Formats: sequence, structure tokens, C-alpha cells
Amino acid sequence: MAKAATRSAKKPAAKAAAKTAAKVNTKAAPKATAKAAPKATANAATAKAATKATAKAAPKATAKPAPKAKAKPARMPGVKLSMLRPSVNNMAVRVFARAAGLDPAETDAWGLTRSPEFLARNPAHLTPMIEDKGLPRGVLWESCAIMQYLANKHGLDKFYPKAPAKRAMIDSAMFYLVGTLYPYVARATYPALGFPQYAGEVGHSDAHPDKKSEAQKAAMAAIAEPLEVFHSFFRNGKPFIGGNNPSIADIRLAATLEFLAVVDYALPSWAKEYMAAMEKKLGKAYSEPAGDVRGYIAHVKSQATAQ
Ligand SMILES: N[C@@H](CCC(=O)N[C@@H](CS)C(=O)NCC(=O)O)C(=O)O
Repeated sequence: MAKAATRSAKKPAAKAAAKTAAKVNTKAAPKATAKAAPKATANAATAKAATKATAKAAPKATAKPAPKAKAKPARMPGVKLSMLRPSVNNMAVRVFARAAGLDPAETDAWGLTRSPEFLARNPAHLTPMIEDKGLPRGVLWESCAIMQYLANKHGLDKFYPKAPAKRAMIDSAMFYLVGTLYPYVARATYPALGFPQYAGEVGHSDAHPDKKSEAQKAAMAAIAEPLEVFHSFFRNGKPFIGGNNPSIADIRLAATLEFLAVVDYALPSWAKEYMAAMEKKLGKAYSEPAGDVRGYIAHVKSQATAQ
């Protein structure tokens, strides 16, 4: 969403869309299990490596039930997130936080991003924004940077692989999205979404409506090329950019594509299947935040029909 979008888009719509949101995913068990298991193995290995005289003890240690059976699911610390419900930039972080079991405590920043309190913390007045004491300035914005930070901090390699070459592909896909695909999506959809467009663009100017419509159509036509790049280059025959599991780049891409429904963009069949696969794989973690975006789109479309 463009800057100052919160001022021009209509709050009731966001409210209606919001009904489905704010439920959190408390699933942190897999992490606890994963952590506990290597510890047990390490203990067994230590016991095995003990002197021959204590060889008897070794099998005992190995046979000892792994603490994972007893371990309580260790909840990862929650994340404090300021967000706007109709925004796909926000949706990406909201989906990720849920999918990662980060228990997001969400604050609706609708209408507040330009308040003195918000600006004092975040002079860019942008959401999503997380708060974390470990950060040098206490806050962090930019959806991709937030997902990267949280994945690094909590060792969520499944979403953001550590291996440099694999990680580079995820980074490349995200930068390509934010720098190339998203501006086209914004120019194509913001007029219909009722979001203000970026300064310096036709949509933002007082040009004749025909010129604005022409620009919007040109942006819509330009989407096909980067979209195909995500498919043929980044996915490269795999279900997701991340391979068999969605990565943070996949979450960013699927969320972005949600906006295209507002202009009835004819997605290629692979993209429809990809989005369905994302939702199936991530379940409620995806569908809850997506419900807010979809609710907003349904609202603006119904308003347009009524006019
Ligand atoms: N590139 C940024 C875009 C963030 C952005 O444009 N945020 C909009 C909502 S979509 C916002 O918070 N606007 C409120 C404002 O500027 O006051 C990201 O991916 O996080």
C-alpha cells in the first residue's frame, strides 16, 4: 500500500475484513521436539565415547528415552507487530509469523501511522513494523527485512535456508518482487483499491482519467513477464521457490498476488495452483491474514458495483 494509504482508504472496510483476523497460531511444538532430539543424541554419543570400563553404561544411556517425550512445547517468544489488515505487505509478515509459530501480538495501526507517537519510533510511517528490544533502534520495518530478521533470530531455516547459495535465491526473488513486480502490481491495483499512488506517477497526478487508465492498463500488462520469471526461473519445476516447502519469498509472492483479484487479473493456471498450494500447506496461518485482504477487496468491489 502506498504511503498515507491509511488516510484515504475507508476504515469500515478494514473493520469488516478484520473479523477473521488476529487469531494466533500457538504451534511451537515441532521446534521443541527438534531441539530436544539432538540433545538426547549428543548425550548418547558422549556416553558411547566413555571409557571401555564404563561400556555397560553406554547402552543404558543410549536406551534412555529421549527427553523429547517429556519436553514441554517451548513457545517461541511472540512478536509485537503493528499492521494494517488490507495490506499485502503486512499480510506477508502476518502469515509468516503465524506459520513460524511466533505468536504475533498485533496492533492495528489504521489511521495511526502518522501520529507523533508512531513517527517518533518509525519516521518512515510504514507498516508492517515489529518491535524488538534487540534491535539497535527498537523497531524494524520492510516486510522482507522483518521476515529475514525473525527467521535468522529464531533459526527458522525451513523458511529461510542458511546455505549461502540457497539463501541468495530467496533474497533475489524477494528483491525482484519488491523492486520490479510490486510496483507494477501497485500501479495496476491501487486505483481500484482506493489507495493513493506514488508521487511522480500518472496515477498520482491531475492527468486526464484516460491517461490514468492507460497507465493502469500498461502496468497490468507488464505483470506477466516478472510473474513468468517467478514460475520458470525461481520455482524451476519445484512446488515452491523454497523447494518442497514455502520460503519467505513464497509468502511474499503469494501475498502480493492476492491484490490482483481487485482488477480481476487473469492469473495463469500455474499461479492459481501455486496460491492454492500455499494456502493448503500453511492452512490457517495463511487463510486468516488473507481473509482480511480478501474481505477488503470484496468490499471495494461491492462499492464499485453499487456506484
Ligand atoms: N516495501 C514495504 C512497503 C510498506 C508499505 O507501503 N506500507 C504501507 C501499507 S501497505 C503503510 O504502512 N502505509 C502507511 C503510511 O505510509 O502511513 C514493505 O514491504 O513492507
